[in-house]
Amino acid sequence: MEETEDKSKVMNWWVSMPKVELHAHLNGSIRNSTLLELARELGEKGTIVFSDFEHVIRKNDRSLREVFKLFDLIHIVTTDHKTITRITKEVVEDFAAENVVYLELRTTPKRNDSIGMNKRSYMEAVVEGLRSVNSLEINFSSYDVEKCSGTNEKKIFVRLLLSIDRRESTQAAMETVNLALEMRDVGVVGIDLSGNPTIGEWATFFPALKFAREQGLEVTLHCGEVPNSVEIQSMLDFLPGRIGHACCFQDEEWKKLKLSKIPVEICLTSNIRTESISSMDVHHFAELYKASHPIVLCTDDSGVFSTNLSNEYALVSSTFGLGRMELFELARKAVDFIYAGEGVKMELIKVFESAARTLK
Ligand code: 6MZ
Repeated sequence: MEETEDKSKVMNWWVSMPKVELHAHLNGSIRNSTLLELARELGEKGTIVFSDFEHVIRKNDRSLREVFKLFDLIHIVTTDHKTITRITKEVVEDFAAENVVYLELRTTPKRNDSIGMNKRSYMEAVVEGLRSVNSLEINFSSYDVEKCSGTNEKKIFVRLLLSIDRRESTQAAMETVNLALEMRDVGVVGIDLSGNPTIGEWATFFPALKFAREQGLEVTLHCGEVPNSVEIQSMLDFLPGRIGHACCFQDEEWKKLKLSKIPVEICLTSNIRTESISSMDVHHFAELYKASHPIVLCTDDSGVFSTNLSNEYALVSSTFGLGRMELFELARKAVDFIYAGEGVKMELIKVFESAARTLK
């Protein structure tokens, strides 16, 4: 009993610490309860077989290949405007509830002709979800930083990244970049390249990513989730603002990464669950942390992998023997790597300064 109490006390500390989340996929962060509710509804309508769905959702250990099958299932139940609005709102509320003070949420704009959905209307549904958050103070517009300061209410800064799925063509990727450019005033700050890493070629996405950067958008890439030296080298040569994962690097690529100082979005639970890394104690977090390489702890898909950001911090602390203050500093350092502008950075610096005074 005592031990349980201690554990919950420790967890409370990680929850109360302000945190920055830079790698979270909208459809991967959906609440399990919402996913089951939506699947049950579609099951009743006969659109899907609920029991098949439930079995996949409740499964905990999944290979990378199975995870992408699961995403296809999730998309069947979430890809309509009303649902996208709902899950966006819930995901933001869940992150805010554990004191994430800045969230960069990424999602792949989707087309579904049968319900009149195009990439723009999909993204409008996401923005509608941000607008409908009313239980806390939210700032997602690049033009009203000051609106998110000065009260005691719980608050969160949210910015959006538009993901290009590795199944897409150059033309479809370009469409996503153009959409991102048009939606900068509602918090879109950049582009992400994600999706099944065994599919697609770097050369297909490169023109759109280059164009995005030329137009002033930030770019982050899923890099090295599977071994692929040629692609990893090309990605590092591109010098993206950040990369995600970096699991399957060879010596040469580590060297290049460290020289480049490209910040790495670390997703521990995800990497273990998908078997990209064999066990926590050999995770490259330790090596990058020791080398003072810029890193940020992230969840990737909190719903799919049953985790949250507080849990990721707790996990790093217990696995690598790092103390609260060391991890507080790691969280604070993440502010340097956000894609929002200087105004937001200044606000976040104040949040962390104030927390440093009160948290012990
Ligand atoms: C690569 C991933 C991913 O965009 O529909 N996604 N891509 N590696 C991962 N590691 C496990 N986790 C999620 O969110 C779901 C989509 O995000 C990408 C995949 O393309 C997935 O379909 P959205 O909101």
